[in-house]
Amino acid sequence: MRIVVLAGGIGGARFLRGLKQAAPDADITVIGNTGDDIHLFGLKVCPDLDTVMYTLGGGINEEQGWGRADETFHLKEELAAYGVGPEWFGLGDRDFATHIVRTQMITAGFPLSAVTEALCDRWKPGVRLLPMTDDRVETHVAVTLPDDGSATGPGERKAVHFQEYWVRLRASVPAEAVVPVGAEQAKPAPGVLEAIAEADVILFPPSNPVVSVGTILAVPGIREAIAEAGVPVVGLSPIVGDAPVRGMADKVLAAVGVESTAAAVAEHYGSGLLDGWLVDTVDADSVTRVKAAGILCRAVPLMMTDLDATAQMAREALTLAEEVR
Ligand code: GDP
Ligand code: FO1
Ligand code: CA
Repeated sequence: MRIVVLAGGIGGARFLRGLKQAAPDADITVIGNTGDDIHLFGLKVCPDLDTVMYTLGGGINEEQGWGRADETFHLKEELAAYGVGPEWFGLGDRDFATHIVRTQMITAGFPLSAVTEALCDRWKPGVRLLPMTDDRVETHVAVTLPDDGSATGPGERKAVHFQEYWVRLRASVPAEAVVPVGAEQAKPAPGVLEAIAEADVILFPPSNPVVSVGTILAVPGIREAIAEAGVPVVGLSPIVGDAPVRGMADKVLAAVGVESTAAAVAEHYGSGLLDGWLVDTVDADSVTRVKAAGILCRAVPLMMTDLDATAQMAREALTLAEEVR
């Protein structure tokens, strides 16, 4: 069975671990979000690709969900001693090596897809990890910054990089717009459209619908290829009990006018894209609303508390896919 998964970072990576256990013989292609990518200290950092690679490859910091296990921050401290930041983004020493190798290969002319393949030669994630595009796409968030006495004037509206919004500002101000800058001109990376066309099933893990799955779908051709693939497309809700399980997805959902409920996210994807949708058992009363939108729906436990629970979620998604086929 050929499975294609559109993944962000932590939610996508943890789900993939369960999917690998549930379908050990499946051929899994992951289309990873690169809209979170950021250039720091002259290096290209790809948080969501790395989160998937480290999680499936056994190198992730399990508690944090991002970055490396057994990490130290000497390099960051030395840079800070020179007054070189940003201080708000925690790049560790082990993690830095990944960004150095990636940047070196990109500077030598390799596309991000080839670089990702090379990095995965070390981590052996057990899936084929493809960036959504080899082109530069960076999600920016329009905000109105509060007057904090800095050079930034009161009430100044500006666009900040997604990482600045998420990590520095902790989504503490409303996201007025979320823009995947460069997406319109981006082309799907080699293998992306082919994998979608050859898939037996396409899954949306419980990833952020706006800045993870939404950004991947913003690359021209990807949404169309999924809609035209003619295979079941099944998603799992990242919203449980009207709130994100983790993170601040509600802030970016508000920016696109979508309420933070499992049903609203399903409607946002729409029956043109989604055939099936899993909501958590606490949201069982929303099944009727999702079905009314033309999407097959079932309520099952959706908390990725451990590997077995996550594998069971993956099995439920594959079972729902069989039913819509
Ligand atoms: P990010 O790039 O690290 O933010 O990760 P993703 O976009 O892949 O996933 C983020 C989403 O995962 C968040 O909106 C969370 O609500 C969701 N999430 C995290 N853990 C769980 C879980 O155990 N169950 C469900 N249903 N969603 C989860
Ligand atoms: N998330 C944080 O909340 N704080 C950090 O300092 C931070 C550093 C970081 C470094 C490398 C990396 O791959 C990911 C990192 N993340 C950090 C996570 C990540 O940037 C975001 O949580 C996701 O992109 C949100 O979707
Ligand atoms: Ca992300």
